[in-house]
Amino acid sequence: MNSHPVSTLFHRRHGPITEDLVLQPGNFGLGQIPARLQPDATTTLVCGFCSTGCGLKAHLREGSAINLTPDPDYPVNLGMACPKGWEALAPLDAPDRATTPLLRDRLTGAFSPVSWETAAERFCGEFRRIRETHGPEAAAFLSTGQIVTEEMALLGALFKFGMGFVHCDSNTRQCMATSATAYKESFGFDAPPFAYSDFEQSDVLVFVGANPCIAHPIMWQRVLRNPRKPQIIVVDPRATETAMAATQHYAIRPRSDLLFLYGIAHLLFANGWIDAGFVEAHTVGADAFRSFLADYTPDRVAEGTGIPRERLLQLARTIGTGGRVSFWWTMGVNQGHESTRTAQALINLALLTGNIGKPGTGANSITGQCNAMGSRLFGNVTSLLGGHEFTHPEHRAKVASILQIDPSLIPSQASRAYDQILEDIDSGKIRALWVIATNSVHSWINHGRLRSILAKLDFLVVQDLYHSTETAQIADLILPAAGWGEKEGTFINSERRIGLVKKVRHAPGQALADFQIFRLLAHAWGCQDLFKAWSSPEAAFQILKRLSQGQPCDFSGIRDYAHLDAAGGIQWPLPEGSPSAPEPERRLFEDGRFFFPDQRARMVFEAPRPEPEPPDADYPFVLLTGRGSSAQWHTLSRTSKSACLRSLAPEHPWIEIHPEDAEHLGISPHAAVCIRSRRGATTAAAFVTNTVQRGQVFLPMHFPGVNQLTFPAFDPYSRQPSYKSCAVSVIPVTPQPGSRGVGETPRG
Ligand SMILES: Nc1nc2c(c(=O)[nH]1)N[C@H]1C(S)=C(S)[C@@H](COP(=O)(O)OP(=O)(O)OC[C@H]3O[C@@H](n4cnc5c(=O)[nH]c(N)nc54)[C@H](O)[C@@H]3O)O[C@H]1N2
Ligand SMILES: Nc1nc2c(c(=O)[nH]1)N[C@H]1C(S)=C(S)[C@@H](COP(=O)(O)OP(=O)(O)OC[C@H]3O[C@@H](n4cnc5c(=O)[nH]c(N)nc54)[C@H](O)[C@@H]3O)O[C@H]1N2
Ligand code: SF4
Ligand SMILES: [Mo]
Repeated sequence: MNSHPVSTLFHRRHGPITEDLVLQPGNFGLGQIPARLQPDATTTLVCGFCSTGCGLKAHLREGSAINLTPDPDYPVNLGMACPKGWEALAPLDAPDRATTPLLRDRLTGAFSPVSWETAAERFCGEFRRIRETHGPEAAAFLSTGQIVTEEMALLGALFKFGMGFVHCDSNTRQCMATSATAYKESFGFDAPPFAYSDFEQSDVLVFVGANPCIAHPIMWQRVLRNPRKPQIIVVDPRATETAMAATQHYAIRPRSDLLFLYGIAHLLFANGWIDAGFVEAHTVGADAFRSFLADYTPDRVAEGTGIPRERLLQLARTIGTGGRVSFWWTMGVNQGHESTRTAQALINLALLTGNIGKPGTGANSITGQCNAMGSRLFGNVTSLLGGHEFTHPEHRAKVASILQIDPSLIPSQASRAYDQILEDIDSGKIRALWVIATNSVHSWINHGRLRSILAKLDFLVVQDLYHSTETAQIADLILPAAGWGEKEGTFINSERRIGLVKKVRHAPGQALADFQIFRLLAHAWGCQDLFKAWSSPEAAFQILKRLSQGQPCDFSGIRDYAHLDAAGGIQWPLPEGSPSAPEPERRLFEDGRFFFPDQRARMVFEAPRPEPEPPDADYPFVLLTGRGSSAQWHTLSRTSKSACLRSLAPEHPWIEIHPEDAEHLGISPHAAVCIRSRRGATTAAAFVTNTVQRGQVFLPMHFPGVNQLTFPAFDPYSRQPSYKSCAVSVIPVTPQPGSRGVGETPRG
């Protein structure tokens, strides 16, 4: 083993390394799947796509998974899975997997395979040079909600405490930053309060800016199991699949949610549909909120939202008198220019009506990616490991003592946010960027500009499963990563359930688990002594448990991976000393105590602000974006690798446009159209449908042209991008001989 190129490098520089430091069994085709799996056994693991966190069974032949089925005993999915779960092995077999580190020649633009030794040497050489020349704020990383928590924590600790840099962010900024900020300000900690059983126990479910039929199909199955004949309310400008299945649909004007929700709160007060006892005992700010709401009269709200007065009253009555009410939101709320206050307006409705801490209630943010919740607690980005604060000296001292490192290694400031990191690259302050498990060049807002910004970097590293992603293609160095199913660790799902991911496949070629890549780079940097205790994902899990201790998310009562496996995942909190077989589905705040010193929740509110880019004569349509089908995942880097998933969704981009708008513009069904904003243009096939209202169009986010168009506005508190609305024009494209296909950027 010592003759392996990785081993020789570190043997020479930093003394001998043991096989377990860098080489996991199975990587480089050596060794086998971990001993706890029998060669022809069936084992269980949590799905690696969305935050539902379904349990899957992997069926192994000769120690390697050959197919997957949903786990009937897992408390989340009860034997169900969506197409992505069934097909989760297919992306691992793709021919464009990165199987060796690849270094790009800047002159020719060509990539050549290099050894891990050369890759690590080059990585550390560039980052060290930049640190020495330009200081600790001159390099950053952008990470993800799609690697295991142990890897996220090691990455954040390595970059900040080991390599001594300050700034990093995660793609959860695009997704969950709003929920995290809203919960922290309202509840005192980033704590989604629900369990999935709340879907089944509500009398009224209010979904705002969420389309679970497409984005969280198994959560939707849980809604369908509700025996209480619930009212299902959908607030979404589009008549989505979920809206069509709802009992009440409020097709509000895009970006008018805050006004709408204040209008509902006004009516709750006006009609006495308030749980005064709960408000008095457990909240702060209700009187001020009530005075603030005086101006949000039904007339004003009806005019601003397009929802008639009587329908506003209908909704307020349903919420105020409907029994157990649960409020659910996703990206239609989080991806807006005033998203934090909008999420808090929903939280306020739950607090005012006492709909929290009881079965079938809650102010419930549905998470997106499989481990966005892990990244919120352990990314070490805006909060210090375990939901601590970088700015609190006592938090830094606590974390330093658990990690047995010098407290001065922990920065006393939080990181710059994603958009600010990009600004710093643009202005030349940041010179090197490391991108892990995200495809920014497709997914970031207004990405036409992103390419030119990233071109300014001295050094761009991309660590991904594939060498073919838009972001990998412009990297200087590609680090080949093992994917879900090829490594071990834990994810945290939307209902705070920690679930286990197992290695059921060998990674191809020289691809390594992200965990091993981070250890390898720590060794090459020379800071490996700081991370001695992080010898394996499971050893890291023991560190995470200690970091969580004393926090609302305390899970020190989980023994080890075997405990998680046997229990079917375990929700936080589970402090030390708790029963080892806790109730399988638990919600927070049953005692009405929130995470502030006075244990009261805060009602936070603020007047709505104008939308950033309203439509006008040149760009008369509002562009909505989001998930297109349950078979498509984000930038398609994974789901496009499955023939089955490809067959379940359109191959080319499509745009939903109202029949009257289509007729007015001379657009026939399936015709190619050009969609243009002030920032760029793209083409798509017209899907003429009244799921969208007049003056609005919808593009799925899965095709790269979409973010050529989007307007870079950000919520000021969460700095989450406002992906969901900008102004565009739509015109038919007359086919030219030899013209480009639908979905590509038109010339000129
Ligand atoms: N199949 C599939 N599933 C996924 C994903 C995927 O890529 N594919 N991604 C996962 C991730 S990371 C996430 S974050 C979730 C996202 O899950 P969702 O948020 O449910 O999905 P989106 O389609 O992005 O947005 C939801 C709805 O917001 C609506 N909307 C747009 N503007 C407004 C507005 O102003 N107000 C209101 N009220 N609604 C508005 C859109 O019409 C859309 O129907 O899905 C997860 N699940
Ligand atoms: N217009 C518009 N844009 C949007 C949105 C929208 O609604 N509208 N939604 C936003 C949201 S909510 C999100 S979450 C983002 C998602 O945007 P991205 O995070 O950019 O999307 P993905 O395609 O999931 O990219 C993940 C990458 O990680 C790689 N990967 C997967 N597993 C691993 C692993 O274990 N290790 C490593 N190293 N790599 C791995 C995959 O191959 C893939 O290239 O998009 C955002 N962009
Ligand atoms: S619903 Fe989400 S977690 Fe469940 S199988 Fe589908 S993608 Fe996986
Ligand atoms: Mo997301």
